[in-house]
Amino acid sequence: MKDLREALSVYFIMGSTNCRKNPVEVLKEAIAGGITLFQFREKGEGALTGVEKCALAKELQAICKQHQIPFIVNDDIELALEIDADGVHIGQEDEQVKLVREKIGGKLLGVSVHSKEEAMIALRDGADYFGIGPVFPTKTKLDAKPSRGTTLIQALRKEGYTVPIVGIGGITSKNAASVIKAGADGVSVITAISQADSPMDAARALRNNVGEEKCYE
Ligand code: TZP
Ligand code: MG
Repeated sequence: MKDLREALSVYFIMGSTNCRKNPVEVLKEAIAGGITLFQFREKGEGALTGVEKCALAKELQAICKQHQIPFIVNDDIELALEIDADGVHIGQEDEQVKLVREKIGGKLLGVSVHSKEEAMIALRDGADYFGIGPVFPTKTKLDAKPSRGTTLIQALRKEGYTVPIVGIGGITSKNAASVIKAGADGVSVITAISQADSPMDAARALRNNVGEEKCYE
């Protein structure tokens, strides 16, 4: 991967349950609109499992490969290793950062953090980037913590953390610039792209707004 901060700019996350139409089409459109990173997150009611999950992962991974978009797997370390994904993203309820780092070697490792303490431990144990949120209210993650705006992002930057950070939760093209302004390198979105009438236009709007804000940094 060329530059991680650049790759994190417009980070699209999705699984089959997030889409109104075929996830393959949604991903193709999102790539055409300018997403810079993709995470396969197959979760929730009706989510695929086993061979079906693996088959969809491979199909989406192939599309990402064609377009040089890094492909990250949420939670499922074994799947990531099996299909040789570019990385994994884990939360605090998943396996320990240290153990995951051992398992995946040099692959990209993203960790969701919600406090300065979690941030300190994740960085110490091998995280490459942080996901921080929910920044805004979200309906996508049912067990999400209350939204807290960009307070933690700003606090970590103030303390001198230079680790790449993406904001997540309720982010749209309208509020994305504020997340970058607070110190994030990019925005992670599910609904804003996966549920849009035009995932391509939605991705493009995010890319433009994030790109413009990053220029001014
Ligand atoms: N973690 C914190 S909020 C969230 C996750 C996975 C869901 C983000 O989805 P959306 O639809 O972009 O609000
Ligand atoms: Mg998780």
